[in-house]
Amino acid sequence: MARKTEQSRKLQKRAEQLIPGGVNSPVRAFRSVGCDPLYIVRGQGSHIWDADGNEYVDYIGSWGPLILGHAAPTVIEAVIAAARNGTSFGASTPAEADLAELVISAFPHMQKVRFVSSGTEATMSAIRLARAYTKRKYIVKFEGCYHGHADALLVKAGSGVATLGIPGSAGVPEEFIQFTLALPYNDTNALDQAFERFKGQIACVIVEPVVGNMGCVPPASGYLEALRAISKRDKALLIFDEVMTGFRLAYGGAQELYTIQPDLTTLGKIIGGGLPVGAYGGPSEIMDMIAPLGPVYQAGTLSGNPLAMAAGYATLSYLREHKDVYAKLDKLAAEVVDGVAAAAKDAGVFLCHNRVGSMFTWFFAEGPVTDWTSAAKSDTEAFGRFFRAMLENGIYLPPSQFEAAFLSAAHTTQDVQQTIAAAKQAFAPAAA
Ligand code: HOZ
Repeated sequence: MARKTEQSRKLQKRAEQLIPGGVNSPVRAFRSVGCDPLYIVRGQGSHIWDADGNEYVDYIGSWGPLILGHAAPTVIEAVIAAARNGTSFGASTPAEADLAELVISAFPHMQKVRFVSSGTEATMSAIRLARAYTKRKYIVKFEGCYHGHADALLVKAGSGVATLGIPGSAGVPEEFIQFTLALPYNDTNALDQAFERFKGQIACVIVEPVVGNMGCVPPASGYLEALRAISKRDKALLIFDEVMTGFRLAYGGAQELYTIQPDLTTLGKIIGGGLPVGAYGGPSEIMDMIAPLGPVYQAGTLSGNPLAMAAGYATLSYLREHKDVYAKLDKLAAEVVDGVAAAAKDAGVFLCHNRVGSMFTWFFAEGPVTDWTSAAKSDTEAFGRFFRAMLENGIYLPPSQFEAAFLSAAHTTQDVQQTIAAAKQAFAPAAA
């Protein structure tokens, strides 16, 4: 029987009268997958329910934060307890240093961390800091990487920008992006050449060490080492944007997994346990340039919000106490990714996959997908058909070929079996 959609449609119609596109973030609009967006009313563990009462196995997890699944008791209890004491003070609370201590202990290069309210704020502020520290103007980013929606970072960006096929963004004057150099990811020569050409002028290189925003794309062997060496050689800072990968690929993020130390790290998602938090951190020598100690200004009314700190602290404490969770996530993610890939192969469907731990993407492309050029070769129509068929069968995937899917500690073998069975149906010749 076809999935009911009446209530979600009604809610979307109403929202469209009030909110641009009916959504508060473009990736929620399902524009590239040819169906109406869902309205979610409840989540529990690895499952979510929409306004029509349909139940799904969720592989978005709020785009990454929910590594413990929906409504994890430890997180919910911490948030309720914090809320009973008040929701915001615009003044310091003890919870901020508690979370800071946990975050810093996970990243060896970090001596200080500053909390903000989103990943966008984190990357934007880290770049401001890098420019102030180096007294240089240029920044290097990579095609298909997405670091939030700050003006200078929307150049050749991934995520919704790539999904909607927007080359940059209207409203960003040329002058604001004249110092942004966008290079191909996984291409050491391109970076070498940029540093050759702009010697002594590049403030920082910002990278998603494992990209999640053009779909999941891992670094080629030796690539992160090259980024480290080349940036260091010219005294530019290396910023790992671990908003997605921090506490996801390993407790200490991609930098622990690949044993590379950047100069600055940006974080978000998991450190907020599902509430709005971002952060950037590094050595005191750099971080102490931030106001009130130094001349780099950055501020926020809700920065370090006590509810968000409590949710983050509960999540990170759980992960610290249960580090075996990463091996379990890796195993279960391999089962689902390989199982779906095998189903595609059996059905004669072209598909390649990338996975690092619990982050993954099935690309409808011959592959390998190693950068934006190869990701963009994906058959997005075929992805849309797959997405819709999976949704009909109770599986909720990111509604874009160019977004990573996430597994949580709450996912089960049964979820994985259900997902593989759904994929078999989706790949059956009659499925459209
Ligand atoms: N980084 C998230 C997914 N690529 C963003 C989610 C959003 O834009 O709403």
